[in-house]
Amino acid sequence: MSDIHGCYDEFMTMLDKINFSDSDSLILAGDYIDRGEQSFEMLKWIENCPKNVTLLRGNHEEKFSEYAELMLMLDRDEALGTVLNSNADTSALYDSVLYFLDRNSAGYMEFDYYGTVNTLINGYKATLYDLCKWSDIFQKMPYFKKLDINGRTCVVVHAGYTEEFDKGKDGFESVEEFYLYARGRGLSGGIRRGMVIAGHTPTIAQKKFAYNSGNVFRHYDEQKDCIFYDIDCGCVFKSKNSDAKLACIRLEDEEIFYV
Ligand SMILES: [Mn+2]
Repeated sequence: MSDIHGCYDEFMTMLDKINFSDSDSLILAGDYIDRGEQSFEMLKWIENCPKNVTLLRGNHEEKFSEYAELMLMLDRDEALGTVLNSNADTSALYDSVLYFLDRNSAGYMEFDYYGTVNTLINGYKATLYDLCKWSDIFQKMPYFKKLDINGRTCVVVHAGYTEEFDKGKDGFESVEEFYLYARGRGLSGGIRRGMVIAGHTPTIAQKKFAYNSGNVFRHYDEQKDCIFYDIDCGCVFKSKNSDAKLACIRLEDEEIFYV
């Protein structure tokens, strides 16, 4: 599954629907938080994640870590003395970051773009300690998982996968950026006699390469003998788009489940 984006209820419904059990292994391809209402519930679930679940990193996790880092940096540089486990101090530090970015005309520096950090602090009483704890979990998440499925090398990744990366390929500075952000041209990646399972680009997005009316998008590259799947069916946009769904693919037989 990929791109749950705070849709905890749908995620639980899916686990139920696929009868997820100890004998299964589940890979989640990132973007657990932001946009949806239940980022906090997702974070709590991630904290107590079962052993047979592999959590991969998405661009939204990467950004979250940058925001936490920015808060830590300001606290240190301005000697604000934020008490790690104080919600009031954390809330004040959050405001200081906004003030600092504004005062230094650094508004172009992205901070808490989706308001998730604000909600966690002011709605769920999260502290700087909690934010750093979640950030640490994210920073330990691998970018991809490689496995053998019926003789095919299968890679699960947030956005795209390539083994032939040169700096500047498709406009990306690093291969990690490619893993997290490749889109459309991500099809230029892939793996010989392989399969790439990614999310990141909702298949409800018209005019985007993976548009498929909110169903899983499948593309077969004959030259590379590589199957590419985009399984982000835009679940979090459900209220605006009736095609939107949460998708889950069973890798052994490529059967797809929807919630
Ligand atoms: Mn993404």
